[in-house]
Amino acid sequence: MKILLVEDSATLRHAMSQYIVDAGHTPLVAESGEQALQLLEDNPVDMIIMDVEMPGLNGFETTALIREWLGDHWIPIVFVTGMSEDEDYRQGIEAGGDDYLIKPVSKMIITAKIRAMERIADMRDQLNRLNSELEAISQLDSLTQIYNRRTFNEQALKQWLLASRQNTCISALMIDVDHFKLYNDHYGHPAGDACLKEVTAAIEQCLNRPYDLLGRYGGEEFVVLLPETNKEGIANISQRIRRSLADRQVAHDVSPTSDTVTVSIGGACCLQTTGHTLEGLIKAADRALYRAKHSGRDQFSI
Ligand code: GH3
Ligand code: MG
Ligand code: MG
Ligand code: MG
Ligand code: MG
Repeated sequence: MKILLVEDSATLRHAMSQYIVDAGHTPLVAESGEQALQLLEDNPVDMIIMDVEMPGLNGFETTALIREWLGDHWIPIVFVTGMSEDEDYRQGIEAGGDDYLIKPVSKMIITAKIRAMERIADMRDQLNRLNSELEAISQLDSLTQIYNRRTFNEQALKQWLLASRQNTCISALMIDVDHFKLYNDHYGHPAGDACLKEVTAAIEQCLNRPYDLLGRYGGEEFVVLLPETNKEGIANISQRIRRSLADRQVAHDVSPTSDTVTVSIGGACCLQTTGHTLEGLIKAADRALYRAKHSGRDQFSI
């Protein structure tokens, strides 16, 4: 760990930095609160050991400023001070300190305290990692690993606002697997799940641009948002998606309309966003999907 030591007494500074080195860590040394704040600007540290009585900013004031500056990022701050009143202790913790040691403090105590704080910092790192993992998981649909409906809506809104600012067209597709209930009934639910993954792969293969968005909207229903894509564009992409799925030859022995799994696709295009909404665009794609279904399935409608 890199440990910032803030101490105005030269003797203590030298002794304590030696303790830090002996404990296997790297000391960064400040003679005052002001210098500590300055050092922190360009030197991220893992822990701070802080004197209280110093000319200029005292340890409590310095700590309060550091906490404010660090915001949500927690690092351990331990006071080492000659001020031994209960009220001093209370103030130190109140200012943002994690512990409060009263001088004189032995090498063994300092070493043990660093170890304890290191353990808590490790726990913080684990929690942060877990948090990022959970956040990533919560954005995706667990079966297909594409955006779930909520994340799709969030990301789609960003693209919609971008299209509004740049005054460009934006399109949406609703894709629904044909006769999927029959597929499940015939092949079983696990096969149905595998089929949905295959459909996902078929769609993904046809989306080339990094800002094209794909989400699982419902059970066997997918939604695609295509910025800067016009009617011809979505007709093309829909054609490619249907071809890409057909090429995969996923057998559907009980479908009344095809030997293999097919999708119906509804598309809608918004040439300019003024006077329109994202929800309106998606609803229009949904109405087009309904038309594709009622015109016999396995087709694109706009
Ligand atoms: P249509 O051609 O009109 O779309 O008919 P359909 O049978 O595909 O439509 P319907 O809405 O009647 O049935 C959808 C089926 O999708 C019913 C449901 O059990 C199935 N389904 C939804 N989510 C999942 C899933 O995650 N896994 C599996 N295996 N099936 C699912
Ligand atoms: Mg002092
Ligand atoms: Mg249906
Ligand atoms: Mg369906
Ligand atoms: Mg459906």
